[in-house]
Amino acid sequence: MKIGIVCYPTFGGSGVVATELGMALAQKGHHVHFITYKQPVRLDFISNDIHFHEVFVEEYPLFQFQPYELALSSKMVEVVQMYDLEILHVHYAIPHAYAAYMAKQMLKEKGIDIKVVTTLHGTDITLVGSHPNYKTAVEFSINNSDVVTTVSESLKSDTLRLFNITKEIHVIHNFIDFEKYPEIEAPECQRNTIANENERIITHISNLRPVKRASDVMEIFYKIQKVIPSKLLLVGEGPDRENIECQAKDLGILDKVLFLGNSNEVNKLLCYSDLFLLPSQTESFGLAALEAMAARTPVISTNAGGLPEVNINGVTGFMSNVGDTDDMAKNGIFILEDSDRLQQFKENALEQAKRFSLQNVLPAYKEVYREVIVGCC
Ligand code: GMT
Repeated sequence: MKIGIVCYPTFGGSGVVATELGMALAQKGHHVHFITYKQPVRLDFISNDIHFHEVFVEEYPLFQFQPYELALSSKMVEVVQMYDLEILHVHYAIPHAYAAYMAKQMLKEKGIDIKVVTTLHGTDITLVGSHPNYKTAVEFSINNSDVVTTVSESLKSDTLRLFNITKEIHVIHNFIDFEKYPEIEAPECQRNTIANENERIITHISNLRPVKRASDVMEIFYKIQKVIPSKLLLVGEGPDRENIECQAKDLGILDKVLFLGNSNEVNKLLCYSDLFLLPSQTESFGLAALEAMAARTPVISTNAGGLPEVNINGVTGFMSNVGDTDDMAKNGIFILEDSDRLQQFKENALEQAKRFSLQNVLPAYKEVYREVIVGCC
């Protein structure tokens, strides 16, 4: 198949899923064309089946805002024609599904029937997409896609609740490529470079936006480290970084927190981890939790959105209500205080993550592509 993938090329989950999907498809011999404003950060695989097309927006004094959707839909039309693409798979509705609709109409004028698959990821529905400023256009572009998928049952329900949707929605969960996860005893995973022998290592990975409640991460860690000697690895950059750095200083724990910045090797960083914290306000799926579990790390999360589809309470970690940092810290201590118990939670986390392996999930996307091309179901 010849597939164009449109995504955000940055460290957010939707870009990661889109890039991993594209690389996996190319490995299976499909022709994949990434169309976006920058090379996706997770694109670490070179092959003659992977192409990248940059969407460039010229500066012009009249524009207060650069018309990215226009440039994107023009680029989609150009690439579809040049490489005879069969499908445009757009990740994150705003503005990608809208731009794809425009491209589809322009191509129709030229006698080309390009199929548009839209994957909804989370905040494009729950936080941003349903805002009155965008709702009409988002609803229109979802209903005018050929196929719509969401990354969890929870996001499907949110989409149906928040919009007037006339299309069937397929749920295809996020996935993990286990080949990218080092063995437990990998030589590069030297815990003693980060923590002392008696210390546990706790991790949080996110883009540090308010929805991630990074200050809850700091509070939970503060409460845990009073009982269990530990270090906190913070991976990612975002608007709350400065605040939580000050919070760590005020709490007197700055020397126990390592701010590691953005990384496209989270699989490797997670090999150090004993516990993962994800106290998000909302999370359509929680790819970061799944990545942690794939690296044998139990998860302390909220019970918001799609997290219960990933984290099994009392088995792979624990879930608490949003903001209940006492409960989250108590559960974290329960897991960390007993080495045998910790080991059991680690094994359970890995077992659960295996349900979301690339091998299990990729066929669902291929089936959607096949159906949309042959025009059945
Ligand atoms: O909002 C974000 O955290 C980034 C966003 C994205 O699309 O880049 O993440 C969403 O998509 C991920 C991949 O499908 C999901 O795993 C995240 O749960 C989801 N984030 C939220 O719903 C907050």
